[in-house]
Amino acid sequence: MKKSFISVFLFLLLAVVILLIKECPFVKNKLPTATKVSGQEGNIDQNSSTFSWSGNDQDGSIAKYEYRKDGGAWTNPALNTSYTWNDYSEGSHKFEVRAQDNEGAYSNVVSWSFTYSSVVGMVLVEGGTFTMGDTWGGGYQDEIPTYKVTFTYDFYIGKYETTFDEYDAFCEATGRSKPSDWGFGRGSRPVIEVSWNDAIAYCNWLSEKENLPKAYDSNGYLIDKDRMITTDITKALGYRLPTEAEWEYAARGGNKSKGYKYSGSDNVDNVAWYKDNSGNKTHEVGKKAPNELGLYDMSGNVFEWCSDWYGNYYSYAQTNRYYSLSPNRVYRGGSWATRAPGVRVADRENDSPISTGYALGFRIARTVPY
Ligand SMILES: [Ca+2]
Ligand SMILES: [Ca+2]
Ligand SMILES: [Ca+2]
Repeated sequence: MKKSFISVFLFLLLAVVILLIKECPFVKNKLPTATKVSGQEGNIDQNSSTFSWSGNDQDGSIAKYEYRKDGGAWTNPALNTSYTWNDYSEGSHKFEVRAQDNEGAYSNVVSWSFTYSSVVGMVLVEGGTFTMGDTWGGGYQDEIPTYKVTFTYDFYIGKYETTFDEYDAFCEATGRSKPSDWGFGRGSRPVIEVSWNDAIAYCNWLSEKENLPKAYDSNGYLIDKDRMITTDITKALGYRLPTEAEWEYAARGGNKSKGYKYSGSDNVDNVAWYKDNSGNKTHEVGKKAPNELGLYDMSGNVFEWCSDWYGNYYSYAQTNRYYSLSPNRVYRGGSWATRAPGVRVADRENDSPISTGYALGFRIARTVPY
């Protein structure tokens, strides 16, 4: 009886000792760690990116680092701590790195996410589906009913509103008179006092300069590469204004949307120059926080002309929406002169294509060819 009690006790003691040894911090292998050092993220227009990292193993050494691109196979069993990736396509990409220690254990994974656009100054917006209109409630009558819009194509959109510097260069090159700045200043402030017709003339001039087919004919109709009138936005390959649907999709952050009411935030002051904070003038582009896609001033600063006409919303789903039956063109996003409800991403305005205003400018867009 006494003997068996002692053997059970010894057995338990042995089990506790083994457990203690296994859990002992001096015996258990510590996992290595990987840390980001540098590398671009977000929207980039460089066709090559270098990522660098460091690693540490408290109780041993790093045996190798491995990386992978876009979720592919882990590769590179080596000790180098940087990599230059230069064969990525346009669109979203992910670069990941992990370390392995001398015991064969892996570290955490560090990752860089970026979206590459080959057009300098423009952000690539990947196609997708979203719900257009006042999805929050409390908006204006022309923002409902909401409906689904699908884009079967990708497009580029200006990171910033078109500036006076850019537009004045067009005026100098073509002998047009420069629009008034109302004393707010020119330079990198958004251009104002431009009609829809002026805005598309600028777009056609840019296309000509870059040997792209023009997107508009002399009457303002959208045209394809063979100069045939079209309402199929995927066929217009030159510089143009964004369609109203493209504008709202981009303002909402495209496929990276976090569902904000203003472009990039639910706090209007973070992202927009509007009536309450503008000091009653335009501001240099890009001074407020960008939205999910890296676009600036989609809410506020200046209203932005869109390519298509203003029309009622209907509840049925649409693909590559381009509205072409109305006397007025759309403009979007509110301005320095607008109160907060007017800089919501769902807000809509419209005017004749020959109208101009001290709070009305534009930004450019381009279809990515299939
Ligand atoms: Ca270790
Ligand atoms: Ca704006
Ligand atoms: Ca409105």
